[in-house]
Amino acid sequence: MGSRTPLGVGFIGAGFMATVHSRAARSDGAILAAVVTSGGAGSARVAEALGFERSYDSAEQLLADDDIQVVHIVTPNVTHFEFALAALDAGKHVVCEKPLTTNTEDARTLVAAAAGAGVSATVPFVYRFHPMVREARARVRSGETGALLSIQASYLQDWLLEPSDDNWRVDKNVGGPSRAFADIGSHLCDLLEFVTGDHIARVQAVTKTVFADRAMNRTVTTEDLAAVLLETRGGVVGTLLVSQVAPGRKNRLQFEISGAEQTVEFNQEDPESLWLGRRQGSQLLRRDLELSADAMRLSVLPPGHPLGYQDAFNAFIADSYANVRGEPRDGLPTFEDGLRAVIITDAVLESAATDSWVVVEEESA
Ligand code: SOE
Repeated sequence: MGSRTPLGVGFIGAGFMATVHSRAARSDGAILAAVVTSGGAGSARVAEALGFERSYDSAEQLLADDDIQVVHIVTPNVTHFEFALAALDAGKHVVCEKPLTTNTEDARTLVAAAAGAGVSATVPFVYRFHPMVREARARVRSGETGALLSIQASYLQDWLLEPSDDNWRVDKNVGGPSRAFADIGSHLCDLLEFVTGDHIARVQAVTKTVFADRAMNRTVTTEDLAAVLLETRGGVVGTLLVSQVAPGRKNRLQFEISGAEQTVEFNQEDPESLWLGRRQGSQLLRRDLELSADAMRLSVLPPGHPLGYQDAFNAFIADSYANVRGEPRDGLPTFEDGLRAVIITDAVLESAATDSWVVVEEESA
């Protein structure tokens, strides 16, 4: 494929994430070729609203479109598997929302199918694309923080705080067996493993469903919050709190990684800085001109011109498309990372169900 031939992209699904994906695709110069959603006339409406050239009545039609090289899957969780597999079978490159699947067996099948098809297959763990996350990673990996000792991390939202708040994710038949953890805890674990290079080895979890039913009278079959005690392979101990019922917290992903020399703290609602805690001389490091090469690569605006969520998303899509073009970039989250998140989520659910420590298995290559 020519180095900057615009890629043709097709979307399966609509909603908030389709809007975010479409902005990112456009910002990388892709041609928004076609979209299909679940409801008949809905496809045409979404095509018009998001600026797609055409819409289809079925995913099969979209996958048969030769102008489409990359398929974005932004549908409810339980459908990711069938759409991703069909897209891979059609020889398309795939960007699939997380959780990649709602069980590990399906995720393994997708990882194998992507490898077999020899295409790019990525999952939007987009918080990896904040320059200051790359800076945290560079510092932790360089040994500047010292031997790692502990992790304190949380991901808190409040959009499901009231029983009148509802969403397809509350129903396990649509969202899968885990909600809060699969939806946002997965981001948190991905980020911690990405920054430290260490893997979560075992977890002890408690999950809680605050409301037994919500606005649309569904039986709520997924957790509103999860508290997790963890230990990594490297012997680091940590705690995670994941909640979608934390008043005032909108999208607060925060981690604090402490080594023997330094603590590194990041908060995605204030993504232009890192707090570097020291016994003496703690420092708030703002995004500036002297950062690691990896952080500088993603600093697409000069310091003082704040970068945020959509910028991180755009960077993820830009790197996914570069991968499609055969130009791999460091730190791109792939289906393997999607599988890893599903494995951790399963371990959290099993731990909560059995009230015991559960080992998080490593996937053999
Ligand atoms: C809703 O919880 C949501 O949109 C997640 O699905 C995204 O992954 C996260 O980035 C923001 O919150």
